[in-house]
Order: sequence, then structure tokens, then C-alpha cells
Amino acid sequence: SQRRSLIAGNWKMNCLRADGLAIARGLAERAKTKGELACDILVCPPATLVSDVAGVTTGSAVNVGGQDCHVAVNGAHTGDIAAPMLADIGATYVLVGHSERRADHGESSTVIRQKAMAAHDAGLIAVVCVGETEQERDLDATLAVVNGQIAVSIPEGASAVNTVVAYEPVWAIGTGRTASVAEVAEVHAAIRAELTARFDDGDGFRILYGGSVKPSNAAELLAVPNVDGALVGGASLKVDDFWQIIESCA
Ligand code: G2H
Repeated sequence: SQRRSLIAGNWKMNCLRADGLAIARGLAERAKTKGELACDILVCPPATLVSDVAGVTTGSAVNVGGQDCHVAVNGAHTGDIAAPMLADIGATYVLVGHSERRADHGESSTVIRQKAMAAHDAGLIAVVCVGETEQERDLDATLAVVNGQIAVSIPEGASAVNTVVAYEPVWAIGTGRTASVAEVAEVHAAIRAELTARFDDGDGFRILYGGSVKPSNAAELLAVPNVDGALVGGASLKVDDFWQIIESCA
């Protein structure tokens, strides 16, 4: 397809400065040595490290993103981070609606849409995350849940340039369980159908798979139709593992 894959690392709430910088430097060095790559690379460190990681990856193929942003550009929101602040320190992407934000902070798809809009307004690419829980899958509600999240979480102004979708079945996150190729193919096709029905360039949106992606399963998952990359948690904290996943891109 004409879509260029994206391999994104979500460091979650991990890494003190020395560890984070070591990972970032390792990736930037490999990217420079390798030259032409078959995919785009993104790392999303905790907010404390975005600036430092952006500093050591400047001029390399490694892009940097935040893990969340507030819906507002500034104001009385103690502890929150606004999208323009992330852009200001070198981020070009931001994750919104990760299932851990939806669960830990009660974020609804409505709020996530507003966050995606805030990201777009700040010139950031929003990586909008969706996915069903184990209970929803057991009730055969997977496609209804994911389609509903897509319909509400992705704003009108979205395009293939400013928005990436990440499908992460909640039951496959950090559990070692991965969705089967058939399960991934079914949901990604449904997401593609929603996107093409709603957006002129819906065929150009990248749809990432996330949930226990590791070197041993990356190639198989990345070969599934409509899988345009991966959102990697645990395995993105090891340079060797993350690099192997990057090299799994055809
Ligand atoms: C899903 C994923 C990255 P992991 O949350 O967002 O994490 O690869 O550890 O399952």
C-alpha cells in the first residue's frame, strides 16, 4: 500500500533520565547507521524526558511524542500538560486515549476527541487509541465497541496526515497475550471501513496494532492487511527488541 508503517514505542511511566537517554541514543545511533528505513520511528517517553529525548534524537529518524495532553491550551489544570507545551519541547506526536488513560483517569471518547483536536491545533500528530476489554470481546461486542470509539474519538478535522489510529485490545496489553492474526485482521478491516466511510483520505490513515508486540510476533502482525505499524510498550524499553521490531517492517 502507499501507507508508510510507523513503529511507536510507549514507555509508559518508566525510565529515569539516564535509562531513557540511553535508549534514545541507542535508537538514534542505529537509525543513523542504517540509513534508509522501511518505516517511521516514534518514541513516547514520560513527559519529564520528552525534551531530553528530543535533544538526543534531533537529526535522526527517531520522532518523539507525548503520552497524553490536556484539551485546553493552558489554564488552571494542576499536573496536566497542554499540547503546545509538548510541541514547544520537540514533540511531533502525542498519544491520546490509551486504555490506561481511559481506565485510570476515566477518559471518555468525547474527551479523547477534544484532546485529538488540541493536538491538531498544536501541530501534533494524534495517535488515537481504541480497543475492547476482555468482557466486551466475550460478549461479541468488539466491533460495536471499537467502531463506537472510532466514531466519537476521531474529530472532524482528522486526516491521514495528522491522525494515526492504534488498535489495542485491552486484554492483550502487557499480558503476553496477543490477538490472533484473524482477530487483528477483522478489527483493522472494520476500522478501515469506518475511516474510508467518513474521510476522503480514509485509506491513507495508518492503523497500528498494540498489545504485547515483541520481536517474535512482530513480523506476523505487521504482515496483516491494514496493519500499518505497531504501538509497543514493554518491548520498546529494550533497544535490541525495539530495533528488531523496527526491522520487521517489510
Ligand atoms: C499496549 C502496549 C503499548 P505492551 O499498551 O501501548 O503495551 O506492548 O506492553 O502490551
